[in-house]
Amino acid sequence: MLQTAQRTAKSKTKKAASAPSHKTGADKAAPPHDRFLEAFRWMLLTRTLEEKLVSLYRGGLITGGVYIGKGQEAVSVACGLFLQKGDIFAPLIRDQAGRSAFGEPLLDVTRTYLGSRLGPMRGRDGNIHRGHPRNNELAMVSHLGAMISVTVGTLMAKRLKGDKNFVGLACIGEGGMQTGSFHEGMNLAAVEQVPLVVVATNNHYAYSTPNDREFACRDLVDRAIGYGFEGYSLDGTDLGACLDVIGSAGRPPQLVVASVLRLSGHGEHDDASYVPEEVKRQPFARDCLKVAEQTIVDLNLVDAETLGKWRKDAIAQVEEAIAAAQQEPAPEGDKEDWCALSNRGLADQPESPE
Ligand SMILES: Cc1ncc(C[n+]2csc(CCOP(=O)(O)OP(=O)(O)O)c2C)c(N)n1
Ligand SMILES: [Mg+2]
Repeated sequence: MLQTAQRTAKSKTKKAASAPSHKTGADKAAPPHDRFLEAFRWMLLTRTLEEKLVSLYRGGLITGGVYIGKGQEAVSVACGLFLQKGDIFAPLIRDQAGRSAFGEPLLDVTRTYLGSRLGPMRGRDGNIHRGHPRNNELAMVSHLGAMISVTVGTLMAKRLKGDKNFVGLACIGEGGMQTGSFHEGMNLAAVEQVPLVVVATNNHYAYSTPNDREFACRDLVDRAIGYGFEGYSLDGTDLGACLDVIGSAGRPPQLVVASVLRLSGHGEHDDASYVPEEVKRQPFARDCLKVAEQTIVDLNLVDAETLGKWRKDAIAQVEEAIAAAQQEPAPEGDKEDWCALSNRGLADQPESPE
């Protein structure tokens, strides 16, 4: 519950960290109820956006895959809200809530999915690899586990340049935690003592593979001590707990493991019929958005009219961003400058060609 959310420190080697010293932003200073409501609105916007993207996909209006974060919005939004200007964010495919809360404009999302030439990927890429290097949102590498090393390298580079008071946050799924890249990245982060928070969302499946075919340890958070990280575990369906745990993480390196159920297929091409009904009845299968709304109602944080207004506002924002992107041009192969996006000038390029 909102008022009673507690961090659950699992690390046996280190005490729970106090609030990180770099936190100075207004949202951190806001009373917990205001933070909760702000987070709820980002979650609502994300759910509205992703439901709309799914319907466009089903209607054949989106090319490529659609991967949504239904059921994971509470964890993700806490990541985006925790980070401040100057911090580094490495989101993955289910982190739209975090991306939005971190500052990604809605139009960038709809432009990407609808293939607009004015979007961050200029209509050339699939739908999930966009980033905003100039705003410290790293572009995602698909290879599971790879983003940990990318984030560690980015943090080391900032340190070498003399930057101070920053933190990096990298998201990972429990499947990604089983890769060699993940282990290498975690080891390097601890050896280098970079200010990294790794937020692992255990949604109980990696595509169709369930937890018992992914790992054999009792609890993934127990690995923290082996890496040299502090470890925290978390009920990812409880927004108050997510804000509390993730909002308290800082340095030394921290591993937060959140438990949820993926409330969609791996992508919208997958009906997830392999998830047994019994799993769907587990406490971790609760819908974090519904749980958060119930908390708002129970604590009478806002009235029903306000909730209705927020819902309408989310729909209007999404409709506007979709309508705008739909009118924009697609890339034209013969006129495009097909330079590799990985060149060193990337960060200096304009976000869109016009
Ligand atoms: C090294 C590697 N192996 C396989 C894949 C294909 N793949 C993409 S997502 C995915 C499942 C990821 O599961 P998890 O890390 O639990 O994240 P979730 O999709 O559940 O959020 C797989 C197997 C990949 N991208 N990279
Ligand atoms: Mg998973």
